[in-house]
Amino acid sequence: MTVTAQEIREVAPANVPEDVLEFVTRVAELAKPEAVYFADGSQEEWDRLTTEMVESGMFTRLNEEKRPNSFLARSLPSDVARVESRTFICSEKEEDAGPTNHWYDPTEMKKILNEKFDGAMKGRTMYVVPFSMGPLGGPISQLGIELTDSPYVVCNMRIMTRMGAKAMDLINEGGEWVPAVHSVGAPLEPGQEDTTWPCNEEKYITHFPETNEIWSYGSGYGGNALLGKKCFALRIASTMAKRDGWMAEHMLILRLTDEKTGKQYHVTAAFPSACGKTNLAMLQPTIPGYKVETVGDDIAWMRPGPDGRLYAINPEAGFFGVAPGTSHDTNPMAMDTMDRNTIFTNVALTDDGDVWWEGCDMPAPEHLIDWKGQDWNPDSREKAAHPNSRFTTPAAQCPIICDDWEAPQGVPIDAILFGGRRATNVPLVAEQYEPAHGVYIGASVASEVTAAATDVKAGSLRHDPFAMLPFCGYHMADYWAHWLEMQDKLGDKFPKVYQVNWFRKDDEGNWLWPGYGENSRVLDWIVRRAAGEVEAVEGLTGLYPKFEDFNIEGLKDFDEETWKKLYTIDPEAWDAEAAETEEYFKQFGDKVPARILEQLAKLRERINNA
Ligand code: GTP
Ligand code: SPV
Ligand code: MN
Repeated sequence: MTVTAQEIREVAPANVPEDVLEFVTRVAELAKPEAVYFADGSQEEWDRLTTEMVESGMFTRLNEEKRPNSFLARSLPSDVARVESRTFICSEKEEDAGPTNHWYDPTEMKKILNEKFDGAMKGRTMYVVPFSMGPLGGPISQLGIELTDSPYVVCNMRIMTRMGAKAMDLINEGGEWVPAVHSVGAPLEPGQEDTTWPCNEEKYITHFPETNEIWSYGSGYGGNALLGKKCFALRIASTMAKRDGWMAEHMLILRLTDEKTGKQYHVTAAFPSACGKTNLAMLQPTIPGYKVETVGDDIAWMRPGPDGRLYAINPEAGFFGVAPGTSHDTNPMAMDTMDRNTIFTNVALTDDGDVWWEGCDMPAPEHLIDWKGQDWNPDSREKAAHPNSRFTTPAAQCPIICDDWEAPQGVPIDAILFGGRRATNVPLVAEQYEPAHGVYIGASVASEVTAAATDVKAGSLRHDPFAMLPFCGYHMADYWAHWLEMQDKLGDKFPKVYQVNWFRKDDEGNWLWPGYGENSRVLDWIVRRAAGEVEAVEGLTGLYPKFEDFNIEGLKDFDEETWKKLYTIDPEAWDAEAAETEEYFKQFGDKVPARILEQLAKLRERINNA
């Protein structure tokens, strides 16, 4: 039983334009769903879909009193994170994807996809999900339509994007839109019973940057399946941004207010996956006199404004955040945000119908159902929640969401931070020497691998330039050149770049820096630098704070001794690091901008003089 073109027209709301109908019909003829449903984004629709998923076993409804309108989903153990080895950039020329992406010939990939999608949605409903990345109708915002056979995806997209009838209205009014097709790749034969997490062992997460298309097959996990997020807002958008003179970045956006003067600063920060963006975005300053408000926690789209400054919007409407490690101590604002209307994926379930994960406030209860659906007790060897378990929650619920988080023009950016997990070498904070050095800092980001992708070895150090390694839709060295171009265009209005590292450890493996709310001390130094209040010392990797300028008031067990450990810069280790970076750059051949190589030479010079 496959839906017909006639039936699609009959169920389509009046605001669906002809080109969308053609797209829907074409994909339906290929994937052969049983029915087509146009999502309107309403509460009634959410209630119906979540109830259906509870009935099918895909969702567990959480305790209504403790966590209203919230649900738990458990994925298959093979579908818990992004799969970088199955993520493809299908540009006409291999050179345009660059050595850090998996390239595939677009015609060949279309052939594969035509086979994979043939009948892929049999026995399922194909949902038509119109959405806007960025505020509806905003000048920086963009529209898309995701076709998916997963109701889990529909409900997540309703939280993560402005999804529904209003987005379709804008498309109907002639707005351009990005077509995105998603299937879990698990067709149902007549009478065949569904599983609670349908997916396919074989996955294809594919992007066609020249035609702005996205096709994703085989996975139900966030970054692989919520196509507005990494696929559109970073991989496709980064190629659009290069073409049209703007920037799509893996960055949080926050507003810092100096309460004494009332002056506002806006900061963006790029850290690799699971390295602290959500936490910094919702920071509760431990030093008095500052207020932080959240604009975004994962993606920033930035454009030069009429005054020549760089303005950023958060294209998303929700947070898809890492659960483990999130507590009232570390990130109280995230905890308050997710107290209702939230979808949890792969966390543990308590006996009273609430959620639990490692590093939350509560000690491990006597009994849990773990993320695999098994009984768990504190003696169990395995983790109760998957290390990459996540919450999907509306940004509007964040108690410190910035008044201007939906400002269509964005907020003007004062400083850009780059960081990663570095147990050694990298000091707490360093300022760029000059703009090209800022780009070098971004290009040389390396970080210990986390659980956010399934197929890279956790713990090992890997390069992740600009925290964009898995998300840049084109040649990484061309992306660096684009950054230099944007800097040239904006001149001294382009924000200064800072390298930060919250993750340095001592010889015993203890954190040297307490992190979280204490990171406000680093922000304090950065804005006092911007205000010209403090000087800096010339260091090997950048400009460092003077110890006496750095606010450590009230910081427990922290003295100049610890500071010195955070700023131990071993020239030999840096010599090795420079050599390693040079080796890494080689794969990009002569595309590496000369100015970046010049920065490497300057670093070498500083090492030799140290
Ligand atoms: P993605 O959503 O994957 O892009 O990740 P993210 O960059 O938003 O990471 P997130 O803020 O969720 O942090 C991931 C993990 O790092 C959590 O377990 C946090 O508790 C931990 N973390 C965040 N900030 C700090 C910090 O300042 N210090 C330490 N030690 N850990 C931190
Ligand atoms: C990341 O991995 O950087 C995430 C989660 O933010 S995902 O949306 O899956 O990419
Ligand atoms: Mn991310």
